[in-house]
Parts: sequence; structure tokens; C-alpha cells
Amino acid sequence: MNIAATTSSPVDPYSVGHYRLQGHLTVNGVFDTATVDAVVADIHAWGEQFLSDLPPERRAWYIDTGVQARTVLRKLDNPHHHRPLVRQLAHNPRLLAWVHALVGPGVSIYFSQVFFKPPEGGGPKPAHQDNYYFGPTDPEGVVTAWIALDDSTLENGCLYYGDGTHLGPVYPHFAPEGEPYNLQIGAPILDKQPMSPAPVRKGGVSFHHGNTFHVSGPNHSPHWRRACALHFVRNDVEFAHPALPYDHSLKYRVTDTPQHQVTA
Ligand SMILES: O=C(O)CCC(=O)C(=O)O
Repeated sequence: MNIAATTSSPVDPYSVGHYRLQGHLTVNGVFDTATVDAVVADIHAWGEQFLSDLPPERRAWYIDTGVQARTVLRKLDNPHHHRPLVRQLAHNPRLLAWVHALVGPGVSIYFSQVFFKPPEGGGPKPAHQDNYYFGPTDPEGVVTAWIALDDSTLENGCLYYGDGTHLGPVYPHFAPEGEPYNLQIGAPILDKQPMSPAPVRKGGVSFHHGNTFHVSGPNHSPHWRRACALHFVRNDVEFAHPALPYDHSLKYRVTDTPQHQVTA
């Protein structure tokens, strides 16, 4: 059971303790509906443009092949860089209070993603650990804020987490034939790990530690399951050994490190 699912701002020690033990935390009521609706309209406008400019060799990575009836995007990268409205989400004081409580004050976004998971077939995301993708200098300094842009439910493909997996190592991942970007944890490790669902209400945020196993199933419902994942790092953290070619110049400083914490 997701015991912290009804938590709302402001930060409380019980919820931070839940994150330390389980490696994830669900906080509902961070963003209001009007803010989320504006972001949804904006990312769809961006998505239409992106799709019309998408060269054939990049289609396999961005198009959701689970949806047969129409051509629809699976994801978009780095909305924090391309869309001012998403940057505004990152500066929300309620969101930042949680991010600071989880990784410390002074944070940047290193990478971000929109996940569309469209109705009637939006595809699954295989189980993985963000820190395998990112290869950070400090695994404890990475937290993903997964912002629900719709109610995210068991039916439409909410995230599932491996409770406590952030306390273990980052495991080797493999990529299926022809999908070099689709890195995932292999069955021998995954089969031993139960995964707990983490439904979130629209405007809520599901936080996860960079080492936490997570996965999402397909969307067979008639409803969208859109989300915007902001991958926060403490300012001193770099992606030193990334598994994919991230553009390090897009690291965006959201809050400054307090002077007393800066070390030479
Ligand atoms: O939204 C999903 O299905 C996957 C999300 C994810 O992998 C992430 O936020 O790191």
C-alpha cells in the first residue's frame, strides 16, 4: 500500500521518513488544475510541431507503437529547456520544499521528460533505475519529481515501485535488439522484486530516488495518463557516467546552494 498517498504540502517528517525507507513518496495537491491544464495544452502544441518535424530515423524512439489507430507521441525530452511553462512548474515553492527536504537545498534540473501514455494502447515503460541512465557522481543527490498531468490509476498505467530498492545497488541494464535507448533491468533480478502501485491524482507528484526500481504498464483505458518528470539533482551532482548521451549544457539551476554549504 502507498501509505503516503494522501500527503499534501507542506513537508512533514513522517513523509520524508517514508521516502528514506521506501525510496518513493506520493504527494497529492501540489499543483492546481488550471496550472496543469495550461501545461497540457502547451505540451500538445509542442508535440504537434515536434511530430511534424520528426525525421524518419528518430520516429521509433518517440512514436507510441501501442496505439494503432493514429500516430501519437510516446514522449518528449527536456521540456524544462524548451517550454517556459514547464520551467515555471520547477519553481513552485511547494514542489521545491519537498525536493529540498529529499536531497538537500540548492538544486538543478539535469534532464526532464514528458510521458504521454495515450488512451487505448499507450505502451509500457520497462523497469529501470534512473541512476543507471544518469550515472551520477552521488546517487543520493538525484530525485525525480513525476508530476501527474492526469489522474494516474491502475487502469491507465500508473507507476509501480520496488519498495526499498534505493537501498541496494544500481544493477546492469540491457537494451532489446534495435532499441538502444530502452534500457531495463533483466528478469533474473526483477522476478525477485515485488512492485507496489503508486496512483497519483492530477496535480500530485510522485517522487522517487534515482536508485528506486520503477515501471509502468500499458494504458488500456479511454483516458490519457500524461506526466512530466523533472529529474532534479543537488547542484554539486553531475552525470559522470551516463548510459545515454545527455546534453550537460541543459542542466538548469533552480535554487542556489546556501553559502554555508558550499565547500571548496
Ligand atoms: O511515466 C512513466 O511511465 C515512466 C516514468 C519514468 O521512467 C521516470 O519518471 O523516471
